[in-house]
Amino acid sequence: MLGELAAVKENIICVDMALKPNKQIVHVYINFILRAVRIVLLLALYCYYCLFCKLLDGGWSSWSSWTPCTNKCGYGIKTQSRTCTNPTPSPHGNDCVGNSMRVDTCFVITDTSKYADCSEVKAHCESASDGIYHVTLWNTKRKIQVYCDMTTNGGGWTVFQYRYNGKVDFYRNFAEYVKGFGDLRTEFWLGLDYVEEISSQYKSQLRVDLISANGTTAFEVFDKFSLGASPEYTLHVGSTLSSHNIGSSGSFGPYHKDMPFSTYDNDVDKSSRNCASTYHGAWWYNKCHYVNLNGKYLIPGDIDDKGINYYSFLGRSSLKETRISFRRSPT
Ligand SMILES: [Ca+2]
Repeated sequence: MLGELAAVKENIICVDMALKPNKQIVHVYINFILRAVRIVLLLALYCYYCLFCKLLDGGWSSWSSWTPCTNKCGYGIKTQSRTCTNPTPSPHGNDCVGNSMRVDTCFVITDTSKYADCSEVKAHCESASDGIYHVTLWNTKRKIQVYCDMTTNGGGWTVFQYRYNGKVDFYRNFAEYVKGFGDLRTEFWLGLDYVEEISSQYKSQLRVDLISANGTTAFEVFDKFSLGASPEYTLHVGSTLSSHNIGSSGSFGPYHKDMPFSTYDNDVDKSSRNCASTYHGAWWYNKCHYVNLNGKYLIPGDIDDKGINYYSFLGRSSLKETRISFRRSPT
């Protein structure tokens, strides 16, 4: 009995031994096939990727239209842009070559004649530069040209007197001082009639800029500036808002304010003399002057009451350059 059992067990072991190699072979085959399939799939995926994805380089879209010019009154900048979306590059494709933005200069000629003065031009054209502008006076609708200082202390100044070389004769009669004379490109007097109208629209500041023989500069700014009506064109000016190199003796404002405008043929000063004739000028003379900015253009530095004087700057020393301007007061 024991012998029979031993024989059966030996047979079972033999059968088991005979089956095991077959199972291993099957497993090896299956693994091989699975790996092969995986490799083929990866290869296929890689090839697909190479053929259809990697080669998808980026392309530029069309340029957008130009942006509006950055400056509304003169030279400015405009830009165009484009995007790398035509097509968008694949993750490993090449980006677009070149710039996504291009810049060009532009020039806009704005019709400033709809504005009434340099302050209004400046308000609408922030980057406007110094120069001559067409404006339309607010009340009479007269169209005139004015020289605008767009840079000094924020700009917006309508310049009504400028002298720097004596080429223009300022010893003129009343009618000429009313309508103006000279050349806006060089030396000029804008005209009492225009200054009166412009300064009567809004509260204004008055600014006087001065340069001496040796180049020393000075300025004085006053508030509450305006001119009275024709034919007096009385000077209205308030207190000094700011100044540079201006002393306290012989001040322009206190002495000359509330005076009418005198010329040699229109003596309305407070002196028994003819101040305009005596001091070779035209001004809001009192019992004559501390300031004589329309006086005779002498050699700068000459000491003479007939010269271009601004007493609280350099006494009786005649100046090299003067500029008088005004603008709307900040509200
Ligand atoms: Ca007099």
